Amino acid sequence: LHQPGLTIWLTGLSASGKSTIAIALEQHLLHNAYVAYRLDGDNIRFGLNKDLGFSPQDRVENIRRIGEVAKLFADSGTVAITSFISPYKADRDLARKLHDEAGLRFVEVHVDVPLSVAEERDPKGLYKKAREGVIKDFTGVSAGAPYEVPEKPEVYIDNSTGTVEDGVAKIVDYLVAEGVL
Ligand code: GGZ
Repeated sequence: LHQPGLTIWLTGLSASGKSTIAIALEQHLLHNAYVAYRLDGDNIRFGLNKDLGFSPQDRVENIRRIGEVAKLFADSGTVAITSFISPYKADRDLARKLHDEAGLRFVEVHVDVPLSVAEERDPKGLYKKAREGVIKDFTGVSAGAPYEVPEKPEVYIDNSTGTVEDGVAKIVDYLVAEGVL
C-alpha cells in the first residue's frame, strides 16, 4: 500500500472532461495500490453542500468546503482527486494555501477545452439552457459567471484533442517526475 497523501485539483469548464479524467485517474491509482478518493458534484453537491447553488458567493463557499475536505483526505494519506469547475483563482489559491500550511502537496490541473468545444459537446444540454436564459449564472456563458483561467497550473491538459488516457498519463508523469508516486 502506498500512502503519499496529496490533493489533485482538477479545474475547467463544464463539459471539459474533468470527471472522466478524475475517474480514470482514480482507477489507475487504485490499481497501483494507492488509496485514492474522488470528490465531485455527486458526492459533495448532493450532500455536504446541498445548501449551495451557483451564485458567486455559493461557489466561493462550495470550493472553500471542498478545499477543507480534500485537505483532510490528503492528511489521512489518501490521494484526493477533486473535479469541480472552481472558476475563481482566489478560491483555488485558498485551497492550495490550506494544503501548503499543512505540509501537503496540491497539484492544480487545468483541464482545458475552448468554450466552443464544451458547448458543442453539451452532454446535459446545460449550455443550450444557459444560452436560452433558462439557467442563470452559467460558467463561461453568463456575464456574471466567468471562468478565471489558471495562470500556472502544475499540469495543463488540452482536452479538445487526445484521449482520456493521454490526460491521465500527463498527470501521472508529473507525479512520477516529482517523486510523489
Ligand atoms: C456551472 C452548473 C450550473 C451553473 C448547474 N454553472 O457539467 P456538469 O453540470 O455536470 O458540471 C457542472 C456542475 C458545476 O458544479 P461545480 O460544483 O463544479 O461548480 S463550481 O466549482 O463553480 O462551484 C454543471 C452543473 O454543475 N451546473 N448549474 N450555473 N455549472
